[in-house]
Amino acid sequence: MLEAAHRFWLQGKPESIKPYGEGHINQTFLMITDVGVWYILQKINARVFLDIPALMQNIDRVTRHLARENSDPRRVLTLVPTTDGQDYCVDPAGESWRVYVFVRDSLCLQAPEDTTDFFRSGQAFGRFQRQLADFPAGSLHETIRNFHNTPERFRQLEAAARYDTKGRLARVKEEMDFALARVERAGRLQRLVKEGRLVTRVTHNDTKLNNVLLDALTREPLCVIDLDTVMPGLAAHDFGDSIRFGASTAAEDETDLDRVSLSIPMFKAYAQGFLAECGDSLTQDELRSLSEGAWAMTLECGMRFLTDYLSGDSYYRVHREHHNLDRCRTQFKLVREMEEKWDRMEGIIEKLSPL
Ligand code: ADP
Ligand code: GN1
Ligand code: MG
Repeated sequence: MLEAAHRFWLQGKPESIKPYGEGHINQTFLMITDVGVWYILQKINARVFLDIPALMQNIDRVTRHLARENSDPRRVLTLVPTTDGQDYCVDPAGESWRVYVFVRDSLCLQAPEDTTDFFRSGQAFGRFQRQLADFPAGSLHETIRNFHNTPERFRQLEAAARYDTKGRLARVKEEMDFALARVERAGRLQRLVKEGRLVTRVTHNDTKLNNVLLDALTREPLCVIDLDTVMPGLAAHDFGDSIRFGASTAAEDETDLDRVSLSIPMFKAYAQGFLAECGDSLTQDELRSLSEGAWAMTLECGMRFLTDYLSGDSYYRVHREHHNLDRCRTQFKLVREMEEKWDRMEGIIEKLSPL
């Protein structure tokens, strides 16, 4: 790790490197140099990202585009080059590493403390989408194929259940039935794309609250991070993934499902922030698809956790034996909540829609 760190153009020499953050995919470290400058050092997950040069090219292009609109370095994620001018390096073991400027005096929340925090997260992701509206979406690489293709995620779940490599299928019958009962509806957004009613744009595709940094003092939105999955996608997916994580009343891996529900005030706050920033640029069909996006992203995420559970926890980092199953269960509980609170969700979007 230290060897990789030395390959970057740093102010000072790396003095301490410690694991940092709560992401499920990459290995992230806080690196502090002997002159007191902070960096994020990351080992990119090569099992998840099969074409790292393409992924880094996307990030380089997108961050440069955003930097043209924001001169403040705390407002755009900034890659630190290697001493030979590359944006990442490969160590002797074949692992890929990159370094970002650390956004100082920022907050990365695992749950919103109040509706204002979540409103601001909505502003950050809405602004991100607006600022990339003139970026040619088709020129970005697809870093994970079929990432938010929900019907394809069903096929992956069914395959994992068929192989049942860990002998876990017997204990997830209820969860399998829950997912399979929703196959038809889960294809709705993809059908609208096929019919030409929904457009693809440059989207983030992983809009969890902990992928946005707020100013530690003012709590204003600063910077959207974790750009590995920026690629063409649907506005509904970006809206929806934020809701499934931040509008839940409990953590993603809560084991007491009585504590998990959908907070309507949080839903409303996020929608307000998001639509205030990018609502004008969305079509009527896109606005109407936002609640569906929340439902679909939550179901899809639950199915992805279940698939990983059945396949032996090889995708998401886990910290206990049935961690992925616990995560799946919170998502399915939220799906049920959304089905029950559907009219209220739709009513909020309708009221806030600029059209
Ligand atoms: P993962 O793909 O594993 O989620 P992230 O890129 O989201 O990785 O990084 C993990 C965590 O590291 C974030 O949730 C955040 O706490 C922190 N982080 C990442 N980049 C920065 C940055 N530039 N400045 C400050 N903190 C950061
Ligand atoms: C992963 O990387 P992280 O922790 O921000 C995952 C998302 C899931 C999320 C569930 C590349 O996000 O798609 O929704 O976990 N990222 C990838 O918490 O698969
Ligand atoms: Mg992350």
